[in-house]
Amino acid sequence: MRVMVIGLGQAGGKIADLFIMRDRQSHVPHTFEAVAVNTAMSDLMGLQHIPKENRILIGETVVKGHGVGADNKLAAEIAEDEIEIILNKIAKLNVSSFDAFFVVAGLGGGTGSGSISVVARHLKEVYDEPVYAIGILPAENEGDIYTLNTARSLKALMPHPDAVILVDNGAFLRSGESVREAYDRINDEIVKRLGILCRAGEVKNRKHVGEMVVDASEIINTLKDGGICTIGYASEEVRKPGVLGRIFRRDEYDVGRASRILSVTKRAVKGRLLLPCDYHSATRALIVIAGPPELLDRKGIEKARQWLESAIEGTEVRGGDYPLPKEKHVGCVVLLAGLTRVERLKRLLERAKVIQEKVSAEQRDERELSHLLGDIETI
Ligand SMILES: Nc1nc2c(ncn2[C@@H]2O[C@H](COP(=O)(O)OP(=O)(O)OP(=O)(O)O)[C@@H](O)[C@H]2O)c(=O)[nH]1
Ligand SMILES: [Mg+2]
Repeated sequence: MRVMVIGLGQAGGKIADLFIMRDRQSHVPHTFEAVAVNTAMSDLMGLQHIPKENRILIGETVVKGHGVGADNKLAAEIAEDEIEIILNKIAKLNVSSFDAFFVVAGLGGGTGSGSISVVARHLKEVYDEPVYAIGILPAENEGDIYTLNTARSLKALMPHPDAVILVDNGAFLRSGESVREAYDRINDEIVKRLGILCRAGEVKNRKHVGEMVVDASEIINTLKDGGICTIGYASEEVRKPGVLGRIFRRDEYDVGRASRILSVTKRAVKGRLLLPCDYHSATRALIVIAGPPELLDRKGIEKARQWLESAIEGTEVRGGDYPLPKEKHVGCVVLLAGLTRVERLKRLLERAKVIQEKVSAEQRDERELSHLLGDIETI
């Protein structure tokens, strides 16, 4: 599936940049193209792989290229005022050759948080291609303003894209590590998982085309009316047996192909999802098994599909393979769509409500104080 990635704000821009870097290193390049949008000049200049002409500075007359400083309302206004500049740039990139859009942003900041709903809505209005939002939730220790911004951003965003793929920065923190220290690792996880998913159907060398190809329509159907979605991943190293191994240990490599696929799928689902949630509550899912072609056992994929179908509440589980001839791992990416039980999000929204009430009360207090001062005669 060919995807145009629109990276909004700093997090969105960095992730879009990484999509391009990995794409150009891949043996199936040009699956992704990217545009970065920001109110901060320095963030745009820090990108390395998105061509300069695809980097768009907005709000220059308002914030002079210095960013909106976590003011997502201002960012939404700027994006709305300057949407034509963004849409014109996208239109120049031959949209008809893409199957979908990804709009990516950190939801807790300003620029990305405020502009993601605006951009998603306009893309939906202009194009027939599906629009998928990739939203980064702040870790719980990132502070109140990030939580409130995220809740507001999500509320504005949810009605527009075909699906919202959420990532929790907090889910990837190691003990004692700051969120900033974890950024690169988190971005890697996002781009790796989505990269496998989107590249699986793009293998052009027919010799290695999978037995069960995952083309764009499989992904689009899984994400149709997708609601809240997330992605799991797991992999297992496989060593090709040497001469003796081929005689004595062939079973380990070869015969266990189906059970390896089932076990790696279970680990992908039960292990660290991009968003912690109850995977049983998914309505649809897609499994992609990547690895050396001789290990991509059709029966194994079918078993994995059946297992997931019985584990989730929905009944639509698709599955396919992604042959990678020189790969030394069998990896599994699982896309879970239409999630209904996401405790992490529930907690975030509840906390945002409390913060919002606190902020309103503080604003009321400030008004009262200035009102009282207004009644006092000065010296
Ligand atoms: N996963 C990940 N999260 C990031 C990264 N950079 C920032 N964030 C998170 O994104 C949120 C803040 O969004 P940013 O993208 O920094 O903000 P922005 O959109 O540039 O907005 P302003 O700077 O306020 O204009 C916070 O929750 C950060 O922890 C990154 O590279 N990776
Ligand atoms: Mg910024």
